[in-house]
Amino acid sequence: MTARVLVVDDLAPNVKLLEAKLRAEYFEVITALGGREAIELARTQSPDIILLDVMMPGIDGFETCKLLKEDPLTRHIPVVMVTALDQRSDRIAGLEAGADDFLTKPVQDLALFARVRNLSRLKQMTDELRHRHAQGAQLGAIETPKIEDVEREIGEVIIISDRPVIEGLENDSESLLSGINFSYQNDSRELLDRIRTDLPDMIMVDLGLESYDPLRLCSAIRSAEGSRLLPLLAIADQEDTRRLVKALDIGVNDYLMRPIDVQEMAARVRTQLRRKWYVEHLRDSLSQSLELAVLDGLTGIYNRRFLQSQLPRLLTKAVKRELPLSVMILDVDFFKAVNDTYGHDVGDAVLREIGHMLHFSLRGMDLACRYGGEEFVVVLPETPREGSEVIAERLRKEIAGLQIDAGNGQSFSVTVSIGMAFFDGTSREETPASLLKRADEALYRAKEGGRNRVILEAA
Ligand code: GH3
Ligand code: MG
Repeated sequence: MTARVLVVDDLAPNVKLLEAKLRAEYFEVITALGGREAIELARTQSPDIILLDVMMPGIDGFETCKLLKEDPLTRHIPVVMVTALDQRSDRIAGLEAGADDFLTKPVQDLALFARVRNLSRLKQMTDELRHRHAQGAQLGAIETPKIEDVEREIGEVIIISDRPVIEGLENDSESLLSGINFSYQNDSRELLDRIRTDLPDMIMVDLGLESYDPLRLCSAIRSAEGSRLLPLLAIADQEDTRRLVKALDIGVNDYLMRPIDVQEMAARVRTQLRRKWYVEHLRDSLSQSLELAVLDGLTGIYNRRFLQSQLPRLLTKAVKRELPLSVMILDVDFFKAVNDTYGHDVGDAVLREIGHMLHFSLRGMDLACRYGGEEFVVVLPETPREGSEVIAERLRKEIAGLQIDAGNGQSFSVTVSIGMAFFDGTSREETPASLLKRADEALYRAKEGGRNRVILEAA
């Protein structure tokens, strides 16, 4: 995975050093020599992560971070403060300014890549959701959430370790850790059992664990369905970087080095929790309202409303990039007879099966929707003419091959007629309406010509 990193430092040699390290790992790097410039770039270049030096003339790193986090355009971009070693007060100030993470100078490669990868991966995941949210907001279906609305009262964190991580952690003398419930668990099998039904908000795994292979444990947590995306934090010993590298490979999100600094632990745990809750919040409100607004109730695929909001966007993109795009309308043949013969419920089942088939048989970038009644529309972006024909023909055959349960121990099949219109990427006059109209005319000819066939409009 690659990411665009914005490196900010007033000293050019520092910028160059970080830039070189990151480029060597194939990250894309943009740079700024001061806070103002950094804010400007963050607004216009949408980096995936910002590495921000603290001490700079003009506005310093804390102030810059605060401004970034106040701006709705940039607040979702993770900020890593690059602080001088041993400056505990800097870390607190950074936390208060809203920083997501820290790196201490001199910056070590392992820490640098771990933080950058983890935070940019999280961001890209939330970007996808934020994007879908923005679509929902445009449709008037949902409101865009604010990060402040997402914080929960208590985070449940399980620590897997044979020894205490920090003395007196349970009764929490440090207010930095307030609101986080830590519990120890030293039986790994018990943990794996438990998380099948009862997920905490986060798990910390001590890589020095002796009673069980800690890497195997991390991998089991990662591969279990429920905990696939659960924040995982490793606790590592200074001398055991080899195991740590493995752990990061397996998908541990972040790590802490012994001896553990409570402030650092608080910052890292909070970062993970905050992101997790943000993602959950986006996902929940999406599934509640957005999905209802844009999905067809019967088939579960997109509805006409969603097509109407997306087709203009897809077409504009095709025009801009001079890429082809095709639109097909599929209409079930003699569907009225299906209802008349087998009943309306069986008719509904036919539509569900077709919706299901379209959903699973197309690429992620394609768009399939139920346009109304027994009509479906499929949009294929970036697909040449011949390719579109092949796909339409494949869909026709797959639908004809569906065995529909008639409810009386017998099964039957249906056919569809498909009309298709093609946009070659060059015309400036094309509109969503003109495409749909031509597809509909082609459909009419498919029906006229005997049904169960694909007609592509004349070139
Ligand atoms: P053609 O091959 O010319 O397309 O014939 P057809 O019978 O498929 O077309 P027609 O337009 O005459 O009939 C469509 C039928 O689809 C009529 C309508 O009752 C039925 N229909 C529309 N929506 C639904 C639905 O949600 N569920 C069910 N079961 N039937 C539906
Ligand atoms: Mg029909």
